Amino acid sequence: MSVYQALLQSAERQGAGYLVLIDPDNWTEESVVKFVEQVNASGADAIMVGGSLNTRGNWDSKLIQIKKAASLPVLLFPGSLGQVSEHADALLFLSLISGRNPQSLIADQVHAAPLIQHIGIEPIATAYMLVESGKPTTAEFMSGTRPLPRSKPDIAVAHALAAAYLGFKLIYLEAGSGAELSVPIEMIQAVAQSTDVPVMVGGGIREPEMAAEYVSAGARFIITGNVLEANPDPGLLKAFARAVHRKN
Ligand code: 1GP
Repeated sequence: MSVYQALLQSAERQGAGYLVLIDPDNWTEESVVKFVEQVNASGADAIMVGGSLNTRGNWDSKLIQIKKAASLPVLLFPGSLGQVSEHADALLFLSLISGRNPQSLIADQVHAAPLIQHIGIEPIATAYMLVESGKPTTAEFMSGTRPLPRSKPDIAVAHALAAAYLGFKLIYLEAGSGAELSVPIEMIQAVAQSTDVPVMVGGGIREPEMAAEYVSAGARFIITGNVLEANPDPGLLKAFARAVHRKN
């Protein structure tokens, strides 16, 4: 079974799936292994690995440590071409469809595709949609794109429909890492009702209660990053997993 299908099944069984994002830049090799062990034991569905920058230069060695320690699937969430690697189970093959920058819509993907084929990692076509979230985010700045206006769910729906008709397998509504304001509930509802393509939501989710509300609104996967990097508390990890897994 593909990683994609396994994730969908797990989300279906439990109400939704919980994905924990690790930005290797924010961890040492020792601390990241300890954190992965906590994530393994938390009830989370998968680990995502990615970041906007790579300031330490030891990306692959940290990824190898993460993969070795993980008992859950490891999904790459590449912030750049250099983050494509064989040391993971699957890769979110992202196209930044909220933007109008050809580099992040198709050019980076053309560069990455032969490498993905060569290393044999599973690509999961993901329509990546940045949503306005208060202050400008790193993802916004680095991609040179404008996010979707947060008060315009109809514009988000139009993008989601285009993503569905183009055959994307996931839609990722992204407020941006550390976002001041996370994705508006109304937008999640509108997008989830408009299409069967599973919706992932991330960026600025700091409380398990908010994760639970997003699942009620129709999110199929919830992603948290910063909140646990700032406070890697096993109790908080478990609380997020419980909040997302409403059927358990
Ligand atoms: C960022 O959606 C993820 O790409 C997670 O965001 O770090 O704000 O949880 P946070």
